[in-house]
Amino acid sequence: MSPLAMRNWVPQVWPLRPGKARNLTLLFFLLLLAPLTLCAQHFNGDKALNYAREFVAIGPRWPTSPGHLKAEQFLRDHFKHDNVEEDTFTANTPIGPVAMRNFIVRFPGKKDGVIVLSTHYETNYPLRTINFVGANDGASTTGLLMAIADQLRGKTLDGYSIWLVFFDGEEAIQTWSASDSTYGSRHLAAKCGRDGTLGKIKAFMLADMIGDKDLDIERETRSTGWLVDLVRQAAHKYGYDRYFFQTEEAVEDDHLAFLDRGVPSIDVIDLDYGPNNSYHHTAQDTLDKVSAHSLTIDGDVFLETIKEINQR
Ligand code: 1BN
Ligand code: ZN
Repeated sequence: MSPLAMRNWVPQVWPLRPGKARNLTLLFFLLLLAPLTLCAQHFNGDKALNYAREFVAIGPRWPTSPGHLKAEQFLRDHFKHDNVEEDTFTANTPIGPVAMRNFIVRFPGKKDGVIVLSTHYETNYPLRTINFVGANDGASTTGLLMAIADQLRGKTLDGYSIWLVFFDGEEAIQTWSASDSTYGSRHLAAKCGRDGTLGKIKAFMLADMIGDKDLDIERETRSTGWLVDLVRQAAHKYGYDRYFFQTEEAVEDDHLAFLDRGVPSIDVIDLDYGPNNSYHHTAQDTLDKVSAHSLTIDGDVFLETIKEINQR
């Protein structure tokens, strides 16, 4: 072979021409790597579950309890390098004035506007007598938002700013009613109305009780139609259709104060917890009833919905 021919020589994979062989090799590696890249795209539900485990380990965290102070400190410590607002207020409750505190963690975006993703973090006051830890009811979605924060920090987001909001006082102090429940969200919605930030909120999403191993998220009937459709679309993209909106129900929850003020809002909630709902608001609401898989589904769907809202 002449030196010139040597330079242009390409190993032959008989009977293919060199270009085709190269293309096939490339295709082979792409096929090999494709499942890896698909896996890498999933949200880390294990991480969310581990955060929930740490939060549950604090013990019951009903307003006025030592556990509530520890829960506040836990959130404060965890978000100490982030932009956190502690929104403190005194709630008028059936047992008198109660000190409460919402946490708002802000991640700035390039677009003018805000997407709120929220949960409540405290436990039910009347259930203080049964050592209720709210592994699903409060802790699972607190862990979920903490793990979502891990995906958001360290960069300016391409889309709208994201506020992760941890509400206090969602639960009734005595008996659930419009005035004895959702203290934190009613306080924050009123404050945002006064300071003008309410008009910046493009979408408000609430996550409640969706760490449940047996995940079946209701379509909350008052939630905003287009936002429900985007969540449904996001779930479909991941093949999660069976976990979403097979049943529908009206639920009073932390989204209502924002919805009633004209903010597009959704409550992503699973109110079917355990056989005949037997784990809801009972001592059975423990971490063994929560799964990393459900939290992966939640994280995938919320992050995908955020992408869709940004493209809207
Ligand atoms: C969710 C978790 N809720 C309380 N803890 C809200 C709720 C309202 C649940 C009405 C059931 C009925
Ligand atoms: Zn509850």
